[in-house]
Amino acid sequence: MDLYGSTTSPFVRRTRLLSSAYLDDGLVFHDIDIFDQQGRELLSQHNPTLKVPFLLDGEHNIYDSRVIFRYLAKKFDLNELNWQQENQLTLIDAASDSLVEILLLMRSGIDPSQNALFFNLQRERLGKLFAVLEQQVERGEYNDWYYPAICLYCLIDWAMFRELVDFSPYPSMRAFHQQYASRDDITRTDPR
Ligand SMILES: N[C@@H](CCC(=O)N[C@@H](CS)C(=O)NCC(=O)O)C(=O)O
Repeated sequence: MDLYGSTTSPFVRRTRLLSSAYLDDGLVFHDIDIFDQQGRELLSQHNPTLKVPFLLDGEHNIYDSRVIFRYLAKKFDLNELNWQQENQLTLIDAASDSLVEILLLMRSGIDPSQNALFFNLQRERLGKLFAVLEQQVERGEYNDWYYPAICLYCLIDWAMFRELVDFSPYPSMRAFHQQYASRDDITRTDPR
């Protein structure tokens, strides 16, 4: 099984961490540059959304990290996510998507702190999402190192790495991050 993606993407790293924790490192990771010609050709060939990650397994070509998780869970008989966990993942994905868009706009020379509808909506969304995620972490909802916790870790660590979120108002998320920071697979997949 071959996983294609970038080392920096939080969506890619979650699948790599799942692989190290639950699949006996059964995925071969291919680091691609999604902005160079070769990377874009691969993307165009295998994932029409032009995003990473995507997974190749025999005749299967699976894209979107959430669907890749479902595919791997079925193939390796991992626990399915319950509805609460699905909702957690929706929150984590919404925050990750919003921050990825903001980063791309910043790289396009656009100031995300401006008072404009798109940015105001993202700020409101991110404020809400991080407040709810903080409460969930505080309640112990991410105590098991399974897919939702892995995805949350990838979001927090990536947002710190890109300096996109001030985590000072979120002590539970900081403690959660600290708790796992020295795991071997986490240091091995650190994008810094
Ligand atoms: N819903 C997708 C999101 C993937 C995603 O946004 N990947 C980013 C990298 S972090 C990407 O490829 N962005 C390229 C672009 O937006 O053009 C998933 O879960 O796999």
